Amino acid sequence: MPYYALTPTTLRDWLKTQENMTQLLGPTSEDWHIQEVSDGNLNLVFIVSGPSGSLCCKQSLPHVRVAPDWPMPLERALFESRYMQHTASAVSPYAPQLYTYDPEMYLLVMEALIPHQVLRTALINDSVSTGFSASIGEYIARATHASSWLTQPFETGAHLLEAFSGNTSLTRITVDLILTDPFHPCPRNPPAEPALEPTIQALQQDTALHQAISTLQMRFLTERQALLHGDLHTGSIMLHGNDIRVIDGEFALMGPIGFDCGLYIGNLILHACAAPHKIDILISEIETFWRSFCQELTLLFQQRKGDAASLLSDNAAQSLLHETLISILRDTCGFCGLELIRRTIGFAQVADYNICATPEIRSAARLKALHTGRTLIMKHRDINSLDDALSLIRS
Ligand code: SR1
Ligand code: MG
Repeated sequence: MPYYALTPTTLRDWLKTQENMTQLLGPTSEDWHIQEVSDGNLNLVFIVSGPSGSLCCKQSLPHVRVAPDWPMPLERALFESRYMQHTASAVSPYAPQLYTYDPEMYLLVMEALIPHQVLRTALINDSVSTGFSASIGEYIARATHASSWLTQPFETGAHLLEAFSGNTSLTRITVDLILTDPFHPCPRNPPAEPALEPTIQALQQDTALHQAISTLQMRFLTERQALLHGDLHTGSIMLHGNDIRVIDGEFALMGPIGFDCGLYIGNLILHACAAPHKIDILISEIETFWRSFCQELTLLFQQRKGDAASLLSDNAAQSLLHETLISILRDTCGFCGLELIRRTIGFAQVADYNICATPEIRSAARLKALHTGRTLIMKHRDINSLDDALSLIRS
């Protein structure tokens, strides 16, 4: 069947042809309620509820959803399905279950997360209990353990490179939107608030900054450490009480582990810039995240399955892991800095800034994010501990 972009009506017809889905929802298709809930930048998303159950359908469009004149290949749904399949057992229970993938319709059908909220929205509405970051630390540690050369036989990494190196369209988005566009005049960047113009101009003419960014560009493009989610911001996490799930793995690629960590903590810091009275809570989330990531990876590393550390004694292997964690922390800080800047002046900005009470407060929040972002990029290679990183974030 050739591809077509779904509507609630055509999705109902498609689902009727799927025996498993019909069983899950209930036998009478007229009883199903189908609602389009797309709110990300790229795809169509529908929630389908029936008398016996519910599901979520996510379909690629041939363009960026929020910018229809920006063409985008459909294959991102294929890479998201592969990411879900490759990580499912390692990251359980922190991901929704994939029920089926239709390769001709570029359509994922998965568990509907009801009544979960997107973490970014929960932060904005102040409706989240503290400590959620422990799960995200565990999530990244488990995904890392399941895919890195340090922790698995090399065949695992070789297979993952083959499965994900073709995700070039979405990697191109990351290379442009995160690693390049904000740092030069680019028509994709939205017009700047006047209060930000001098700072943006300075960032775009800052050769020392561009030098430091080159290091991060090289890390991102050449350091194939583990399978990354690739877009792990607070809009890619849904939660309800203690039930926390990571969604939207379409940007998946083999890359530096600190990229996922950096995007996550970057989005916590962006929220703190917009809501400075919450800085202590968010710093504590970053501590919780990093502690949980290190603890979980250290625990899993004791299985000693990786070819890369096979000759080392237990003590020497622990030292190698310690050095690796510091290197991941440095990358984390650098990519965090890039995320702070791109979410503040680039194409894809964040709703967190909408909570600022006045335009002046919002400009001050954005300037703080730009300042912290630049500091982290410039100093990321000198960081030796989480305390070093937190002092830079607070400065
Ligand atoms: C054109 S896509 C823009 C952004 O949305 C996605 O969620 C990624 O963050 C990407 O950078
Ligand atoms: Mg997304």
